[in-house]
Amino acid sequence: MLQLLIIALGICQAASLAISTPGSLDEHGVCQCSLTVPDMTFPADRMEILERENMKLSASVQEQITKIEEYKATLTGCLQKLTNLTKKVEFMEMGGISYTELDFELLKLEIKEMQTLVEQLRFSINGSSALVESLFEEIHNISIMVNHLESYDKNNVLAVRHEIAALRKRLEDCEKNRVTPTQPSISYGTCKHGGLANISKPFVVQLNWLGFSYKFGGWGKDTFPGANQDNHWVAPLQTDGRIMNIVRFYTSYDNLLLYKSPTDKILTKNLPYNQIDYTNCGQGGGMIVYNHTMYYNCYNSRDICKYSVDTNVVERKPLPDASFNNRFSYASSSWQDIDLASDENGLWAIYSTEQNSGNIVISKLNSTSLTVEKTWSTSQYKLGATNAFMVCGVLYATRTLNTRKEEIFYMYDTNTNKEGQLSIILDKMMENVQSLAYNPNDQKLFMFNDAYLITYDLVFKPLLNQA
Ligand SMILES: *[C@@H]1O[C@H](CO)[C@@H](O)[C@H](O)[C@H]1NC(C)=O
Ligand SMILES: *[C@@H]1O[C@H](CO)[C@@H](O)[C@H](O)[C@H]1NC(C)=O
Ligand SMILES: *[C@@H]1O[C@H](CO)[C@@H](O)[C@H](O)[C@H]1NC(C)=O
Ligand SMILES: *[C@@H]1O[C@H](CO)[C@@H](O)[C@H](O)[C@H]1NC(C)=O
Ligand SMILES: *[C@@H]1O[C@H](CO)[C@@H](O)[C@H](O)[C@H]1NC(C)=O
Ligand SMILES: CC(=O)N[C@H]1CO[C@H](CO)[C@@H](O)[C@@H]1O
Ligand SMILES: [Ca+2]
Repeated sequence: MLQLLIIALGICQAASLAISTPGSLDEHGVCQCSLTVPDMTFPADRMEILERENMKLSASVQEQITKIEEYKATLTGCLQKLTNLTKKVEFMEMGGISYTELDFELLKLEIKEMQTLVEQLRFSINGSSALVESLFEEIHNISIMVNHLESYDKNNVLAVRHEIAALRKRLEDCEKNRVTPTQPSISYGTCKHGGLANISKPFVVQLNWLGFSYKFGGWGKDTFPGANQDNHWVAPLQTDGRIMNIVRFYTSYDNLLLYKSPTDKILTKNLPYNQIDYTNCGQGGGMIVYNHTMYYNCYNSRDICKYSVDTNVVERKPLPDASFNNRFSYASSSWQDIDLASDENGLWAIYSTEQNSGNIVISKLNSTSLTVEKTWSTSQYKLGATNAFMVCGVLYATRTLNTRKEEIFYMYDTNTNKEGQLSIILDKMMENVQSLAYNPNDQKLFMFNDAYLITYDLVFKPLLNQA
């Protein structure tokens, strides 16, 4: 008689695997063995991400409708199906149907919708391949997630994967057979534009590797112009929203999506008598990686820390007059008195001082010596903003409009010393923005949004007075 001890492991985290222990004979000569399996319920967190993907896809479907009039009827039906699908998943998430009953028919349906859409695009779009490419990319990203779901339901997901593979193959053929169309001219890393014009819909990359409870933190890529863009880092803070003691690095985007082959950097030191040294830890979600180096506000101080990812050496220097220890953080995240930023022009600190009455102060930093090169005082109260980032020497600050929308509402141009108001609305996936940083290498914003990792594409105005 084989006895199985099934142990539920609570909420299923991403990388759990079944663990079996070697069997043994009991006194009656019966073989005993125990098996620990992960929670058999449906992986709700992954499904949630997929659902958000759905929403994003239905948004892009909407765009197509206006562009391709002749396919309007079909596309509307397609969109309705996707919306219905989303509703179904929502219903299930609310507990309407237990996850174990969830059939992967849903996924199949979803992939089919995309297949139909992309096929139509294939025939109708002759000029702009960017759209097809972006859809292709999104399907690829979804397929990676489905890959991950494979461990939960092999047969069904395998079928979905076949469909995706077929779809991708057709897309590739389609791309090959087409004459190369004009590519949109994007010059990453330059400032040949007239400032921020708009922002894309959010793209949910994944849940941070520590899970839902780790709502605070930061993530991104190396923001040094020309840095290797395969590397990604994720730094959830401890659940108190204050201490950063561990940073995880992935060497590729796919590894990030699959939580695969990470390298962890630990900033705490263990001392005798179970004491822990937090000196080199970070404080708040204002960290940034620039030139193989992580820059952050050092724990319990006004210092800026400079952690070499290659050598693990930490250097530090006080940021003169900077308020710290939660004196002037941001509206929706505590302990982020000092927010580091980088753009096409280099490294910046966004913080506040008593002298400037808690209003935002911007300093350009020397990334080698950590000394302040120049400082600008703004008239925007720091706690009146939810976060800020720099693009081409211009500070942009955000504030909350409601649980679903955030607004880029304030700017300060260090090139002209002028400040101004603007209104660019960002959709949010979750309520609170814990960090927001710009990467000049792909002109994306990276957001830590209540434990989720989100990106946005920035849209710039054309340069004025340019032929
Ligand atoms: C979507 O749902 C509505 C109402 O539940 C239904 O009438 C409609 O037929 C569905 N559409 C598709 C394409 O399944
Ligand atoms: C695509 O371009 C080819 C030639 O460039 C043209 O014959 C064809 O009609 C175009 N298709 C559509 C759907 O516009
Ligand atoms: C800005 O982008 C959003 C989302 O992509 C879009 O809905 C909106 O129409 C855009 N606004 C302008 C002024 O282009
Ligand atoms: C980037 O890193 C290299 C190697 O550590 C260093 O020599 C260089 O000065 C750094 N550049 C900046 C702008 O920090
Ligand atoms: C930054 O500091 C280093 C070391 O003090 C110095 O050599 C370098 O010239 C400085 N860079 C700038 C742009 O001032
Ligand atoms: C929207 C989108 O396509 N997101 C990502 C999909 O995956 C690639 C890398 O494989 C990323 O570069 C995209 O940003
Ligand atoms: Ca920021």
